[in-house]
Amino acid sequence: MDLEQDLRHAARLDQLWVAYQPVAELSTGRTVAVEGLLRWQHPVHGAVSPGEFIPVAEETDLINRIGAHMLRTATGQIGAERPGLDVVLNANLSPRQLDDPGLHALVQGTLTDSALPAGDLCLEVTEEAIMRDPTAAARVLNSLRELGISLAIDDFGTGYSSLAQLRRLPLDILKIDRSFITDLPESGELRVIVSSIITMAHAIGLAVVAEGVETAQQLDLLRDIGCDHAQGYYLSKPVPLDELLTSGLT
Ligand code: G
Ligand code: G
Ligand code: MN
Ligand code: NA
Repeated sequence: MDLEQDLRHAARLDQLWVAYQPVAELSTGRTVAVEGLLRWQHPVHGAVSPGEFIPVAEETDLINRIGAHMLRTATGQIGAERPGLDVVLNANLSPRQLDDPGLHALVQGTLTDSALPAGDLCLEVTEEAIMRDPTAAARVLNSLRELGISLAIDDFGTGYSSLAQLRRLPLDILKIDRSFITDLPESGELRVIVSSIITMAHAIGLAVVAEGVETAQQLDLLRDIGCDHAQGYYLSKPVPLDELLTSGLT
């Protein structure tokens, strides 16, 4: 199949939708945020994973169109559920979106057009996106931050940024990549690494989200070592909006 060609029309054809995965505050168990994750229902091939189509879109300018569609949809949907659903919306930005000169206007526009307060939008960027050109990334992140939104570093630990570099950026949240969480309770080494990341993140003023939490043991340990938030299948997989709303979020 020609993924790129089909993807080019997918947004207009209503094949792209957003799944939401809750992020819980460890001290209270409350859902304080949801991460919007793009889904593609292809008419012939069924569900195509973003792991497959995001890289294709990222190779061309398509990612900017799809990213814009995602952001408008998610801010619209989560904004419309206020005040009943009082959560922060997290959305992923790809490296190429960070380079898009239209990004600031897009984010500003979606905030104007939706009922989501700026303070309840958090954009996630990867180390890779930042490290390609740290000076340019800092400029973009600072301009986004001026809109009143918050910013997260995603998949932390998989790239080559250091906390010394992150300290200079206007970040609010650090998300520890799930590869550090998977073997957590068993590995003493990982316990020390994750614990150190949390301590250092706190030292530079970042709150910490552990990704890929799949067991109660991981959750308990993360709470014990001072992690702020957790996300993962143990709490909930990414779900459609209606399921999120009927799940009785606490
Ligand atoms: O949801 P899932 O685990 O299948 O996502 C696979 C990858 O696709 C993850 O790295 C995730 O960050 C990425 N992804 C999902 N939705 C979006 C999106 O809206 N924008 C970008 N840039 N990446 C996304
Ligand atoms: O790159 P990013 O962190 O944005 O990707 C998030 C992806 O991780 C989502 O697509 C989601 O499907 C996936 N994910 C979320 N929770 C878990 C989990 O507990 N285990 C695994 N294996 N994947 C998860
Ligand atoms: Mn993410
Ligand atoms: Na991540």
